[in-house]
Amino acid sequence: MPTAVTLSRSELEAYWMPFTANRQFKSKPRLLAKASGMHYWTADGRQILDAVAGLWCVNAGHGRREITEAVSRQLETMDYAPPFQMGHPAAFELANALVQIAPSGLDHAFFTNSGSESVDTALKIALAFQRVRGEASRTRLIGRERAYHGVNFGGTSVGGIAPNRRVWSASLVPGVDHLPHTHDLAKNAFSRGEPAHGEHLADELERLVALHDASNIAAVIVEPIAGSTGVLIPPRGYLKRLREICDRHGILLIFDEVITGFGRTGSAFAAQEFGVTPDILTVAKGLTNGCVPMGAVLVKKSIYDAFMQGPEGSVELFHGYTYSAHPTACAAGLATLAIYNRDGLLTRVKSLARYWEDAAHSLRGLPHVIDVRNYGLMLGLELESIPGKVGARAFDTYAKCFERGLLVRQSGDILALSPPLIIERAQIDQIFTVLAEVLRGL
Ligand code: PXG
Repeated sequence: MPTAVTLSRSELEAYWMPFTANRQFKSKPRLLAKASGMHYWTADGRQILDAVAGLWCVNAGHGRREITEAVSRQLETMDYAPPFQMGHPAAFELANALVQIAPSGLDHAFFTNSGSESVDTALKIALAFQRVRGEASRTRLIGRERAYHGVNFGGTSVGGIAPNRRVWSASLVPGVDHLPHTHDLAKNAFSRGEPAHGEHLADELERLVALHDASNIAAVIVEPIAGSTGVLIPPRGYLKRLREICDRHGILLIFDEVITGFGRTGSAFAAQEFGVTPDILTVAKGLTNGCVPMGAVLVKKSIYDAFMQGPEGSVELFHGYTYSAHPTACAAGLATLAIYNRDGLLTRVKSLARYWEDAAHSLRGLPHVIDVRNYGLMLGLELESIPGKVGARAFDTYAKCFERGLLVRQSGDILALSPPLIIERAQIDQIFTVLAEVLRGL
């Protein structure tokens, strides 16, 4: 149990907290001090069941000793190695381990430090690829409404969450269009797994092709399951149709699997789960079990090979980060993938998904619940908004869950759940018991 830690109002001041209501938080802070397995402990010693894997990242549960030891060993052996014109064994080992579990054909990995960097890297690779293969006019990028692709300029531009874009609207990357989102409560509320309606929404890509001409379009990026906006499951057939349209027009398909990667859906990646292989796939979060910041971009051989031309000594891609393939992150990544493989965590969700689904849908009929949707170990629980106060009801639910020892995630009036993949059935029961009590008491 951690010793109680309290911070005064003035000690809370200097830290400008990300995506946080700073003044509200600082008047009533929620401080975490310790984590192990399925739980956090607050600074005042309360145990909290983690129903969001930190922030969709601690897939193997908190405090895994093998990762701690691997990181510590790496720090003692070699703290840092420059990644440009230099390498270290763990970087190559991790790339190999990653492509082993990746959808077949995605066999090269470029390392970054976050999901945002993975997305911007993927977009830059897509544009550069079109150029090296002689299609330099393909410069347009297509994202989707309600998408979250991180917060860098590229990701913000293809992203579709209005508050994340509003302030920077005039400064975003030019030449970007958005497909419509697939959320349709009127037709699909309370769907179990993939909703039945909405495959045709992929055809909106044909409309953009007709408008701009395929010769001007480089890539389409989507989250197979949109996470951050509140867990939007792809309508049946939608992703396959998107793939077909991209193929027809020579457009690259990018899957942003920062949330759906590493076993969340019941397969290693959502691409495998839904049987649709993108040309480029972005990951982060679960790659190191959230221990050390790291992301990666996986690309098809044909994309990598297209760059491997020109004089032998020339740099093929003018892109990379000081901390690309950081030795500590690589050590964490290797230890994490070893746990996933050894403990069967990349497919464990298959044996839990039905139980999770039934437990989740038991919330149907409770006050204010207008949708329950699920896939793998993901849940979107949508509440009816209080008129003029969008988000207030879900925030209230989130805060009350936290008081009762349950950590969930709130986005607008949607609660998102995505527990570590090591969760036991009794803990699933606990999650939905607490949620039901809180909803009844709102
Ligand atoms: N792509 C996707 C699909 C994500 O979910 C990112 C990119 C960016 O990753 P980084 O590591 O740069 O944060 C994410 C991140 C939420 C929430 O409320 C989700 C994320 C970030 C912040 C909040 O669900 N996902």
